[in-house]
Amino acid sequence: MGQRSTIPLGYNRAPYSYWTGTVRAPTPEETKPGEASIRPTILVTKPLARSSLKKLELLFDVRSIVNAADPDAVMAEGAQTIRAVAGGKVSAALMEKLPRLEIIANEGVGVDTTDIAAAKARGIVVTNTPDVLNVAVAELTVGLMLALARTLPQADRFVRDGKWNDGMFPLRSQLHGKTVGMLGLGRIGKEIARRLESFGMTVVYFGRSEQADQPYRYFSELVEMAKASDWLVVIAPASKATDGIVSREVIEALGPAGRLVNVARGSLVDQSSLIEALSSGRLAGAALDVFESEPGVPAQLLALDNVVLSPHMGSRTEEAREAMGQLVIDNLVAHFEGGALPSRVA
Ligand code: 8YV
Repeated sequence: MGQRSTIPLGYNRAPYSYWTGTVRAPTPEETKPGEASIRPTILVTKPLARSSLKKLELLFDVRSIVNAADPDAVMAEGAQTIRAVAGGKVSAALMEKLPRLEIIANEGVGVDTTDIAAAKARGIVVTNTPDVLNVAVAELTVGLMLALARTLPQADRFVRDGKWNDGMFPLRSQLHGKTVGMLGLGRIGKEIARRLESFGMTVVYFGRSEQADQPYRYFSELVEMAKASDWLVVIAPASKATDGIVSREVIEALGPAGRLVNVARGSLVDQSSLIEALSSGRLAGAALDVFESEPGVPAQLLALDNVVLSPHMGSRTEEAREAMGQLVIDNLVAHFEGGALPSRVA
């Protein structure tokens, strides 16, 4: 259990050409005796980029529960052979069903949908896909902020509904000159901060600890930072420590002119306090890409005009998803070839 195979599978050797993306299976002449039969079985648990899936299918014996009519049947059939999961969302119960599981290659930087403690207890390796999605998430964040500040969804509707003939669209506010408090200044947070700086915003941040090499002011108290900020951008990992961290008190501190952006996880924000504050004018607005129980979005949020909503799409660009899929493959290949894992988290 959890034991790593170091049998050289030849993934990096022609004819696999795995690196160039022109992967093909070896012909019998190209296959060394015994090699063809050792393609590990992997289970795909989340929709992956088509190009990644194609490569996986040439490198591995792929089972998938994505859109499967009967996921349990897929699991039952592969239970004794599945050695890896590509995708994520692996509960302890799912691990139980896979006695030969060695590695979970999570597609996504956040590994909160997988039971890391259960994986560790079983000696199952967990990897993620950091960095390659930073730009995509940062661009969406800026887009959401502009959409909220200038009420772009409403402006679009205004034109479509022919209201422009009756008068001009109301004046809105700009980002320039405002202070943005970053809840989290990790890899993605820094990409967001850099972009917002170029908009003329003052960036400040709250996190576990001060980062001496960062030019921004650090707050050790989130409430204090919220008081000093016009915008609060939430981009920290979901964990026990960050659960509900954007509390009623933090929302109140942001105040009636304040705006909240969440591109991290719904669990970080006290959603009912947020809805109350938005409904009563104690918070000016919110732009939300993530929610408490996705894809469920409370009707009260849907009814509010001072929110911009998006369907957890921070990393949903062609470029990011292709790179994320590639990193999933890189981790799996490294694991089965006995090489160094590019991005191991557990
Ligand atoms: C994905 C994410 O949307 O990387 C993350 O943590 O939230 C996003 O990239 C998520 O993994 C769901 O597929």
